[in-house]
Amino acid sequence: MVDYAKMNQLLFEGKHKIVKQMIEDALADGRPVKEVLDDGLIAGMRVVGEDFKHNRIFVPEVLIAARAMKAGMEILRPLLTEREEDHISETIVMGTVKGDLHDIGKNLVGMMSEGAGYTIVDLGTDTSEEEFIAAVKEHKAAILGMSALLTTTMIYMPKVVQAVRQAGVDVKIAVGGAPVTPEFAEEIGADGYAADAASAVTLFKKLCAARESARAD
Ligand code: B1M
Repeated sequence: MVDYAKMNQLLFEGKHKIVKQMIEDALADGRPVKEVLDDGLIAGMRVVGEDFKHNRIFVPEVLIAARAMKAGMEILRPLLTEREEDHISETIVMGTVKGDLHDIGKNLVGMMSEGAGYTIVDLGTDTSEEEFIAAVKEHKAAILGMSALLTTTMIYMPKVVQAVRQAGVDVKIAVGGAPVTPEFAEEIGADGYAADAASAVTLFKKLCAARESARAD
């Protein structure tokens, strides 16, 4: 029986080796990967976020917990990126926007999209409008995916949207991240918003289909 409450606590404490071991044990026990991700890792990170918000813990503790989260995600990576469906020809360029160093959520979106058959070009964190546009052009990407975790960096998203539109690049723009809302996405002229990694994959499929049909017209 997997003790997810214990896994959450160990993640909180940054015990990355034990977290990894518990994940391996849970998978060996036949627990579904989504359950391990949601109940074991994401739930643990939620507690970290709450305590961080209320100044019960500080950046060093959050960094240690993030390291445990990433160690756990590396165990899940091969399962999340295993292609469930036939290879899709489209490419998605993904990045966390300029000034923002949060990458855990973006990485999860990337892994699940890869699992759905997309090719992911990951630009990492602190990505400028120029870097986004250059990568979209170079890889002929169908989708540009932006992530932001800070209210101070999400305001960079409209700059990227404007720059992409001005450059006349044929790409759909998707946005996400904790402070981003569907209303904000609409207001800045993005093509879509997703709240989590699973809905991001659904959104990407919808956007690719819309792009295809617009091209066929
Ligand atoms: Co920071 N941080 N952090 N942090 N951090 C938050 C975001 C914060 C909400 C914490 C809090 O106060 N409760 C707060 C922001 C407040 C605000 O702006 N309103 C905050 C702050 C203030 C800061 C610093 C400014 C702290 C400081 O230095 N004083 C600083 C900023 C550094 C910078 O970026 N310039 C900072 C630093 C850090 C660490 C480096 C220590 C670390 C990041 C490590 C890393 O990512 N490598 C960190 C962490 C870990 C967090 C929290 C605790 C957890 C974020 C996370 O990984 N969640 C976070 C608290 C929180 O979010 N409640 C917090 C797990 C992840 C799976 O979820 O990222 O939401 P999430 O991704 C989801 C969805 O949002 C969505 O799908 C993902 C998967 O389901 N999604 C997309 C994300 N991107 C998407 C893109 C899409 C679609 C969906 O389409 C393209």
